[in-house]
Amino acid sequence: MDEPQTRGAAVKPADESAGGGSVTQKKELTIYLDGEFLPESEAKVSVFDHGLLYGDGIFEGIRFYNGRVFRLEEHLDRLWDSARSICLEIPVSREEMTEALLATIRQNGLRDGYIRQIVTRGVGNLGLNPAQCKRPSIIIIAATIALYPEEVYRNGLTIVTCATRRTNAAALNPAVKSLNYLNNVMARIEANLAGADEALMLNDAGNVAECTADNVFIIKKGQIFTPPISAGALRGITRSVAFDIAAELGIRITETDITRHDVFVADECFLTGTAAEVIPVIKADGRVIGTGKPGAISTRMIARFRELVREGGTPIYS
Ligand code: PXG
Repeated sequence: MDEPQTRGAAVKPADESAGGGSVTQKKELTIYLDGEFLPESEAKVSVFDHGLLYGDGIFEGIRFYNGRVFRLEEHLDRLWDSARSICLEIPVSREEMTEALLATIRQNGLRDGYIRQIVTRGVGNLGLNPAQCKRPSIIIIAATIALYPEEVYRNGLTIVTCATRRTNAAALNPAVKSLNYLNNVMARIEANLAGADEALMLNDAGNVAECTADNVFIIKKGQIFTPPISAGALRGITRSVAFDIAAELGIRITETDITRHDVFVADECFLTGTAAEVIPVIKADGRVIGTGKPGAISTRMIARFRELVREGGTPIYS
């Protein structure tokens, strides 16, 4: 494979992370699919699933650390909210979903990793009407995650503003974590073409919405600012952890409209997301942010986040 031009966190099968430079045999993951545990080579959905045909479905990306699932209840709340918003009835109870999630991690013998939880509209016909779809499908994948290299947390990311605007809430509300991610994928392609690590997405009004899979925060004169959900940001779980940490550290945090100019003249900038965690940004559209090094507040946020993820969470193995 070609050397990737840009960096990023990526989900990968459990044993590819084995160190020592030796070539390891790829072990198949065990996947949860509609109540069954199957080897990944046998975990298949129909070509008539509307999740594939129309991106009609929802998902969550969840992390677990040290044998505990981080902020599971918040992820399940958001999954059920996404489902309600698109009139999709999740065919299991919340308790059954929780047990399926935990059991999938156990089946793969993991203590640290990433869960991709998907609910598709299910099998229908070639028309887009979801009324034809009899039963939603549930897929749960538990894997390890290749993190951004540690040096990125020390040195920061570069971002570029992309021409692709975040979808207007009246067209497709960005608060719904749907399987239709082409808007974000298009933005991500722009970042790749520009040789940047991430793309800054604006809304129709030209204000900052978010990055392709992360929420955006800036710091000016000791205070933190982030766009409100109404600006087109996903209600990120890591975003809410950043609010908790700021409160704990006594740092004022305000939801307000942010322009590109505000990002350029910020003292610091960081992103939050399940995959990226809390990660500093040091350059936007070629402008150096602050000193060009991750600032003091970002660094404290990252350190506290790393403590928090190991402290709490839903136990997997007890
Ligand atoms: N904005 C968008 C558009 C997202 O998709 C976030 C912000 C951050 O939210 P959380 O709740 O994660 O703090 C997301 C999260 C992926 C991937 O594979 C995407 C997300 C999460 C995990 C993996 O690109 N989206």
